[in-house]
Amino acid sequence: MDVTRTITRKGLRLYDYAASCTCYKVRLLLAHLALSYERVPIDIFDGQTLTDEYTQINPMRTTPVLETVDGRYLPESNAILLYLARGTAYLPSDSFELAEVVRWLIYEQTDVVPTIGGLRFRLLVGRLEPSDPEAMRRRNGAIEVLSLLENHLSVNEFFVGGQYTIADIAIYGYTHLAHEAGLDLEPYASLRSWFRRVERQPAYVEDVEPYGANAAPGAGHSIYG
Ligand SMILES: N[C@@H](CCC(=O)N[C@@H](CS)C(=O)NCC(=O)O)C(=O)O
Repeated sequence: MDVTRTITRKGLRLYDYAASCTCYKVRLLLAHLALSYERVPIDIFDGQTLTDEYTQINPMRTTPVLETVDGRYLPESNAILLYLARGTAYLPSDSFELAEVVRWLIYEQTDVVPTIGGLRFRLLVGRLEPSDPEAMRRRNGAIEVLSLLENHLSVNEFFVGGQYTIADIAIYGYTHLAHEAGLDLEPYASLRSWFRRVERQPAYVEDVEPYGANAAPGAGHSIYG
């Protein structure tokens, strides 16, 4: 990681782990907004979030972190989405719709990420086997999440206000790779149609990379141990 400071900041900087869909959500919005930014790769399994230097950037030691043009650091993916989307078509100005976006951003963090994202990560890198009770617990939770999303999308084109917003971007982050968590998406036709609607948005990108070998249990050094 090269975090060498420059005297005059010229643009946005994203501290980013390429295999994380939490980071990908931010890259997707940056692409839609056609914002240029410097990407600082952080290998979270190589101890790069555990350094004193990274503590100054984010004491919670997570990625992503956005460094603003005036040199402030903003962690938390959904806080970053809100910051970047304000004043754009990706965030409604109506108070109720804005609150609904926040509702889905919270649901993404409390329900989507621990079930679908957490299961996918642990299965892909060999931290869980599908038959482990912990994997089955997350899988059952993931199926509940997928059913709830399916019901919502069966009567709504997008999550809030009939238009594509950061609520869609946040939820798309891990759900579009749910099959990599061994989840069968065949029963969720509305969800799959929504994936296609997201993928037709201007400047859509999908650049999630595979986890490195150091993400396997005992192979690296991270807050996951
Ligand atoms: N709630 C946070 C979660 C961030 C998070 O847990 N990021 C993971 C990657 S998905 C990370 O950077 N972990 C740091 C580490 O393992 O050292 C957000 O949405 O930004």
